[in-house]
Amino acid sequence: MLVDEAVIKIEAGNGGNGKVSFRREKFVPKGGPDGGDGGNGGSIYFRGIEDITGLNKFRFKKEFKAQDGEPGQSRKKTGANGRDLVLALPAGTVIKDLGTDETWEIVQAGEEILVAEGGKGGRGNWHFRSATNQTPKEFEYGTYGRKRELLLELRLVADLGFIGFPSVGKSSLLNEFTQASAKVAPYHFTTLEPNLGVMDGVILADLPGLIEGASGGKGLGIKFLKHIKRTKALVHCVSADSKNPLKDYKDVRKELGDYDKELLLKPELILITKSDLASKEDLKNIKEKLKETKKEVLPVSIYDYDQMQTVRERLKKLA
Ligand SMILES: Nc1nc2c(ncn2[C@@H]2O[C@H](COP(=O)(O)OP(=O)(O)OP(=O)(O)O)[C@@H](O)[C@H]2O)c(=O)[nH]1
Ligand SMILES: [Mg+2]
Repeated sequence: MLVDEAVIKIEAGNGGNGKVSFRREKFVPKGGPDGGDGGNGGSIYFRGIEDITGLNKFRFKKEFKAQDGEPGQSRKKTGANGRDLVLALPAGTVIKDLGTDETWEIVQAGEEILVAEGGKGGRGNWHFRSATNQTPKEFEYGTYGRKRELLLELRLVADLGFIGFPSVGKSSLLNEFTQASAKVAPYHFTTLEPNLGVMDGVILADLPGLIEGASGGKGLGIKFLKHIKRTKALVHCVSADSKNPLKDYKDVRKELGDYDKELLLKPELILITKSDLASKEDLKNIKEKLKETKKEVLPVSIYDYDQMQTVRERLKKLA
């Protein structure tokens, strides 16, 4: 499963308190103030990584705290700073503070951003000595580290988009090729939101079925056509048990074109899905009819290992 959203709580470390102390040495009965400052609390950073499954780890652990600064010590010694915490996020993640609405974005791997600053250490009493007060008991408390509740959202651009009529098996293919667990069912419009999966580093998007009139707002397809605008190529699925695969193909192409002519220019591979439901003879006929499209056509069935392997390799080249 690819988790593309998570809500987490982060808390930067608190600053250490300043120290109140007085020099106590042999032969110096009334030493001056020597309380040191508290250390700063650790901050929390996010660092970009390539791995697009990087949000999965937030499914179980959702609260993160950076180390507090140590309190100041005698002899003007500053307390140790708390260690910073660096959390890895996949490039393309948008971070939103649910309390303040501030947002950040991790654009690329290697990039690091500070999202929660650690508290500052308080000053020790050594800082408060003056001509009129040789024995100050004043000190400062460390300040609190920043706390935030964050929504992490991964905005992925798929390499390949699976399109076609409802129920042709798009989600089934996605599930077979990736670790995705998209809902599959023998009725139309099972898929309501695009599903994403990763196959050997290639991001696949399974889209809701398109029907005639989709570009005008029918069915569910239209809302998601914008998702395929940035894909490199389309994988157009027509079912082997269709009465008229060529018409299905053309209908879907028409909706694509009505929505945005540019979509028709993308490289496209045609898959004759559910090939197990058709005889060899039928498959030959379907292929013959689809020649008109001048596109590469491959048969596939989720029950046919060899075909799945062939298509898998072909998809990798296409991406
Ligand atoms: N025989 C056979 N059935 C399949 C194959 N692939 C999928 N199916 C079945 O076809 C039905 C529809 O599959 P889905 O994967 O949900 O189809 P879809 O294209 O995602 O459908 P929508 O989300 O509604 O657009 C399910 O009952 C699947 O079990 C296949 O290769 N062979
Ligand atoms: Mg589906």
